[in-house]
Amino acid sequence: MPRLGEPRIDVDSCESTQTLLDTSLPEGAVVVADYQTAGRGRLGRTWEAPPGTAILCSVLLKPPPERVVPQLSLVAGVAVADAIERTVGLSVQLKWPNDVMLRRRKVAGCLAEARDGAVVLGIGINVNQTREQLPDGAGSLRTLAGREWDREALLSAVLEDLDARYRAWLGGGLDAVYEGLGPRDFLRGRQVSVNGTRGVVSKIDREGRLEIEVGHGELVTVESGEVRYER
Ligand code: BT5
Repeated sequence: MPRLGEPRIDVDSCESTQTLLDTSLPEGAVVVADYQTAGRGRLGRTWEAPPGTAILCSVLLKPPPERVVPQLSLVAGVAVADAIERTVGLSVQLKWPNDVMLRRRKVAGCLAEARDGAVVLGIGINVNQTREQLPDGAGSLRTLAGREWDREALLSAVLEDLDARYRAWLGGGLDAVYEGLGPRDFLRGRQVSVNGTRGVVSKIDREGRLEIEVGHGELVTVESGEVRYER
């Protein structure tokens, strides 16, 4: 497999980088946009960033068909956390299933979508937005770490870390990247409600599911869903 990040397609503007990768391209192909007019989140939500402020990219992956696609959002989260920590020097948490958190604010989101037997892995990182340019609850590296950052250098770090973490995951599953995930678990110990299940998060398990203690030591495992948590 070639290094992730090659070939690279750069565009000034597009609807969403998620739709620009033809699955006939080689694994590792990446598209990078300066601006998206219809950036996508999960569950029909949008992802918004003014031109020239954020990292907006999608990577084409071709894991074996039996692999669990949503785990790739977590693998990407680990890589983004590694890269931000290396660059900025602040510790980063991961909020299941796909949010990257810095100082309790969402600074990045990952989106793994299966398409034609491949996976398009989208990553959006808020880098140089000002507070006024961010939605409620969000932060950027600029608002949280006090200065502007070089987007190109951070993107290189993300692709390098993603390359290493993805190869590890291909070889050994989520277990092989778990040391980058478990200790960064933002929800652990928090009171949450997910799909009607309420309780205290015990952990992200080694399959990438959220394990919740619902009382008297009874554990419920959630595969996907929207988490509400108490601050
Ligand atoms: C995600 O969705 O967190 C996945 C976001 C993936 C975005 C990338 S950008 C490159 C690639 N191309 C795309 O079209 N998408 C991917 P979700 O968990 O649904 O979070 C969406 C929610 O985050 C929104 O409803 C807002 O509340 C919030 N949000 C929107 N824009 C944001 C931003 N720039 N930063 C932080 N939160 C944002």
